[in-house]
Amino acid sequence: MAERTFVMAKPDGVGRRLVGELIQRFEAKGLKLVALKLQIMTAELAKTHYEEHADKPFFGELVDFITSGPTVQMVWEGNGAVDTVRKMNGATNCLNADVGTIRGDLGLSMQNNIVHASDSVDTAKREIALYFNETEVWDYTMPDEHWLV
Ligand code: FUP
Repeated sequence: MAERTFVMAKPDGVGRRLVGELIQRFEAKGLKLVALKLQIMTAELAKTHYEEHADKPFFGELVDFITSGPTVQMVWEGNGAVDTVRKMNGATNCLNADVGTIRGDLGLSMQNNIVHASDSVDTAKREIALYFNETEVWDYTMPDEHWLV
């Protein structure tokens, strides 16, 4: 199976109407959308998602922010999907992100950085399972797949 990564439009991404822009960029790259949903995250889910940051001084603000409005969860599939999406998102702080990346083109903030994506294949498996049942992640063929391997 091709590599999969978990991607989330954060409350600022949804609130600034950038969901279509994110999807457009990942589609144009050649990635395949295999799961999608919208939800306002509970604090419990947010704390589990960001558990590696539980001891950090910004943890409380991060949980408040990520639960402050709707988020869009996605799974994208394709060759090298994990690293590809991280590169497309750009550096965590939008102010340091290269022009041409999502954060570099569309943001000015560290916390409000529009989009999240898994940082490894193992993290992707954990995050996909956190948001989606197996029946919500779809296997299907796109007609252009032979051009994208
Ligand atoms: P990333 O891997 O790019 O999602 O970034 P991290 O896992 O390092 O951080 C998760 C989120 O915490 C970032 F998207 C923004 C926020 N953050 C802060 O608000 N302040 C910090 O000093 C570091 C991260």
